[in-house]
Amino acid sequence: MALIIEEIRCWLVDIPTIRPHKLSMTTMGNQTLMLVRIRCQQGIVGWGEGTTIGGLSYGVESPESMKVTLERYIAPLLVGKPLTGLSALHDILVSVRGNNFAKSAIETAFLDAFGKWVNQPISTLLGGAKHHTLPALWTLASGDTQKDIEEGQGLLDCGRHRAFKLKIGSKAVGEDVQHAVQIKHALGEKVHVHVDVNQGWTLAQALWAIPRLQEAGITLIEQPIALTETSQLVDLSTRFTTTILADEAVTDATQGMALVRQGFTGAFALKIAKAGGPYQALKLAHVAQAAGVSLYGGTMLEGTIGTVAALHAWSTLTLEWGTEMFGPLLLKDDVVTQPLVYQSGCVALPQGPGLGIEVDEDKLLHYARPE
Ligand code: MUC
Ligand code: MG
Repeated sequence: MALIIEEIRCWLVDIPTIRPHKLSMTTMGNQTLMLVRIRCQQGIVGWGEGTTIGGLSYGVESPESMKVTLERYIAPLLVGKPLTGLSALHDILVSVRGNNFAKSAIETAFLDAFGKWVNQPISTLLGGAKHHTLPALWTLASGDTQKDIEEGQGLLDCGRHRAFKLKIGSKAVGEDVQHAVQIKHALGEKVHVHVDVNQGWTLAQALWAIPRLQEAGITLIEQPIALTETSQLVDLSTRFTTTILADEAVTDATQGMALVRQGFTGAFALKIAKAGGPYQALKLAHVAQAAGVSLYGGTMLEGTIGTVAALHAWSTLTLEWGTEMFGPLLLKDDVVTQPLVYQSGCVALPQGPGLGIEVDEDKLLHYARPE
């Protein structure tokens, strides 16, 4: 029993964001979804998505490079080969070095097709869903403290979100701390607020800022320093009671293992893009679980396809820190027929075989860049 891929096609789809999204390294006004469709001999179609943040500002792959990697290098390896499952797929993909964002898109498309073929949701292929709704926070990143407070308060009032992440790291460290403290104070003691510095601080700045954020009740500090400074990150994780969340510093199971060996005691942000797909991200999760490291379900600001792929993986886990799978809400539109349901601080996992969603190909072509 083997699935045979006949055709692999990719598109670059540009969708504006609902407001500028300001991170330490760039401000996003639009997101590019690199979409991949596989057609299989069995008459089944599978969809996958690769995203990044601000072209090459965030990671080493761009949407354009993902498309070329899939079309020029990965498609010829896969088309026509009998694929019995994830292991067979990975025996082939291992011959392509790096390019995990592109690999995440193709692993997702394969899982979607395989799930449809065996009439099971992706979560079942990955171990089985333990949860059918998952907590999903919202990121406040307008760049303006007052605007962020109003946005957060509005989302609390309408009940869509109950927890928030703040993007900091682009201003002076004192201003960053003041911004976070003011928002935390305004949203209230019971509302979980965490900050993502996206590598914006030096060790000295982190040592100055973290106790102040801890004092204000910020419960998670994400990637405060450069991704390469792993021994400093380990040191920070053992110094404070507030938890240090490794994001850019931990992509896959191998890096997770290395951080654990160095004595890291914080939490890991899982992302399907960083790891090379939902199944690869679960390998990192299992290393963390074995080492007693807590987990957080992260996003690369994917649209619905990538977000749902991650949700299937996260649904098989217990995530101590919840998730940030809000990507589709940041986009003005998407290429699926049904939007995800967000309410009461949670997002619902779609049911049905594969991803459990339907792609609107007319919309895809409407937003797609001309070839
Ligand atoms: C990141 O570094 O975590 C996730 C949420 C968000 O606003 O940006 C991303 C990237
Ligand atoms: Mg982050």
